[in-house]
Amino acid sequence: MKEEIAKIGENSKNEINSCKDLKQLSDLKVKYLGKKGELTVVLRGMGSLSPEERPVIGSLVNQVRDELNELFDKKEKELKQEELKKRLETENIDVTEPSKKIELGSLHPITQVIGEVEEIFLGMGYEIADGPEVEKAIYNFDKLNTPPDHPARDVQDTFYITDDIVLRSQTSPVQARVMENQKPPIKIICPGKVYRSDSIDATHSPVFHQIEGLVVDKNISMTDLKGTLEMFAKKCLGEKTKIRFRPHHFPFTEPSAEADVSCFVCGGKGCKVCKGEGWIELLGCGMVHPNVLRNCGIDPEEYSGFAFGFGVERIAMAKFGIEDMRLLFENDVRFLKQF
Ligand code: 2U9
Repeated sequence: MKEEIAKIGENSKNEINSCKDLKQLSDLKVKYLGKKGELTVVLRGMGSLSPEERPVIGSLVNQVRDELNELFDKKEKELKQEELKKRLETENIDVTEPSKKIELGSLHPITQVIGEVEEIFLGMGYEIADGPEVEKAIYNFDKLNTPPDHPARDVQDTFYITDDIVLRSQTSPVQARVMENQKPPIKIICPGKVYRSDSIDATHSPVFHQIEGLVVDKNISMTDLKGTLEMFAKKCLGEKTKIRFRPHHFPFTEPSAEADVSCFVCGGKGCKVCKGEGWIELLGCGMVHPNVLRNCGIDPEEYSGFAFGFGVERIAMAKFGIEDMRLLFENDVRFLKQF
């Protein structure tokens, strides 16, 4: 058996020495030291030896195995070194070549405006709420005091999924859901996509973005609405911005108003952006209609609230001087790069 072990040792050493690559080396390791390897088989056959022979043969096998392991490691290092050398010689990498330029994207103007408005209202203690774009008609209309015969509910104006499921035409249903689930005080803004059955032109799109806000608490009055929106206008469009309110009508607010801001391009003198008016229409607003509060489980005798809403595209167009809304949806990077 001693001779057999010595022969295995000698053969394997020769084979390792003449080994040419890592794959061959790893096969050799399996051949001699693997589970069914030649040396392992000898070790397994030791059961048939006499008790005197066993420790002698055992230590011989261990000695050869240690030698082989050492030799395998040494050869592996050598072969790896050789392969690296070969690669460096054959692969010519010009490290002075400029690397591929990674194009940096930018935030879409709509995303920028939504982000700015969110920051302003978060700073005033508001929370941001969202909800489904495919909405029950009852939340989109009925609870918001918009009865079945209202023109906004016409198939000409709203996309219907079924008779009572629509693509939301405003983000107000999110607020109705919050009112149902949360006790006042409520201070939220709801940014998101809304859908209306409009033809596409320079100022209309069947999909656009809105931000609506809602405050409900005890003793909320029109002065809270005016102060909040004035503060918002100044923070969003510049501290010199003035705001004015004109009476209006919305089914979900009473009284209702529209608010204009002094033109942030010409300061009120009249220019192309404000079409010579000196004022730009900013948003719609009003005190939440008692019916809406009641429909959403809030007692209008105990609580009152104000709400407002505006289209993000209109603000982005005025802010960035964009004349055609379609540019915002075409996603041409040459256009988007400018903002
Ligand atoms: C609840 C109650 C009342 C949200 C409001 C407006 C006025 C408004 C339009 C501006 C242009 C939408 O983007 S637009 O087409 N919105 O004028 N929105 S008050 O009133 C609410 C909201 C939720 C529960």
